[in-house]
Amino acid sequence: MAHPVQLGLQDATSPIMEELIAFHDHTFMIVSLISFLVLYVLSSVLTTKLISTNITDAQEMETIWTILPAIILVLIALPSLRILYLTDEINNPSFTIKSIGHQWYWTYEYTDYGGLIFNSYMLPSLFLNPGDLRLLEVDNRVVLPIEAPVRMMITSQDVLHSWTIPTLGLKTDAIPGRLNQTTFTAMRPGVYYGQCSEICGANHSFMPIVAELIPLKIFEMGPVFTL
Ligand SMILES: [Cu+2]
Repeated sequence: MAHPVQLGLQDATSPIMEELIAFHDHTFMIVSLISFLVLYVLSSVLTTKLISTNITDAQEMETIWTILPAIILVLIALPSLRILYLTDEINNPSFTIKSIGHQWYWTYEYTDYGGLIFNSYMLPSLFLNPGDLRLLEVDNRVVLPIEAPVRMMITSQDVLHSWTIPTLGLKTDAIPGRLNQTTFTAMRPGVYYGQCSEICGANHSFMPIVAELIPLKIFEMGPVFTL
């Protein structure tokens, strides 16, 4: 999870998130360079007398400052599209887990494991143990395997929700009447937190997502109930 006053993105746990972070850094570098250049030009215009009132046109310069931004936009668009299509790739998943959004909790269905179904509610502050994260802990975590491609089927039973785990690079809308799918391959075991990312009603802030990623061997032993 993010630590207090964190500015950047959370550490990646899946290859897709690594790509997204690299793309963020790439774009951020371009934006910073442009910002500093514009700031420098503005400050020199304001503080120096390097202005000619006789020049009315400068074809060469105008050609350059039209083509250069176009090239920069292409340099941003191409890697962006590449990641967009990578995130859509389904990659022959080994497991399918269904997540259903409700006002205001999530239901998980393990269809590959005899139809195991359970609800995942946020833990009220009164029930928290020392060290627990307020407004983020749930009573039943969704347990997922690492180092195996997993498919999440995401839908909703009432209003729009969004199933999100930032460290896995996942954010998929839960839409009533539709079944969205997304895949990920987690690389590290651990407990990862997310929150519903669609303004879904009064208790929108109180339907967190907690994924417990465990090694495949332990996952394959069958349902492991954790708290
Ligand atoms: Cu929601």
